[in-house]
Amino acid sequence: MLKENSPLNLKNIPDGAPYRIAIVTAEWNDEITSSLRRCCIETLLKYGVLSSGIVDISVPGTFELSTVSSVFAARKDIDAVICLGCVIQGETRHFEFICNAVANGLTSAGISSGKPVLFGVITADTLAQAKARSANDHNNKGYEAAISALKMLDVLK
Ligand code: DLZ
Repeated sequence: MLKENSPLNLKNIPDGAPYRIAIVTAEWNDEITSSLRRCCIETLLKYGVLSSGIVDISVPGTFELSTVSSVFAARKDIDAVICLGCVIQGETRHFEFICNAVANGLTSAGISSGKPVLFGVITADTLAQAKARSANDHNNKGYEAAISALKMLDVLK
């Protein structure tokens, strides 16, 4: 059971039953991203998405989310794509390259498909921050992305 503490407006969350949603999860920082994925799936099911309406895909790292989300967003049988990843600041410049690339890539995938493409990517300075944003509560980015996907599907229907 998730603890109640969210910056999201949790009133009138749309029913997810009609929709088919792809979840694309980066395997890098798997301890964190598997928690995002679990929470995202639990939330979609809670709000009515059928288990047959969830398409579960893994990619090696957050950088790969852009390409895969754009391919799935273009598919007629997919209504929305939720992207989950975790980038932690290290001593290399990978952090900035990956964060900028994925933010731009997911924005492009959403604009070119006209479908919701959700940014469920943690960009953290430390592992402790990443753990806090993937905990079993309403700050979990997988939870936020699932609720936002349902709201966006309703906006764009
Ligand atoms: C290479 C890399 C690094 C340094 N850090 C992360 C990270 O913190 N989080 C993440 O999801 N992926 C990371 N990657 C891997 C890239 O996303 C990508 O998978 C590789 O550069 C191959 O394209």
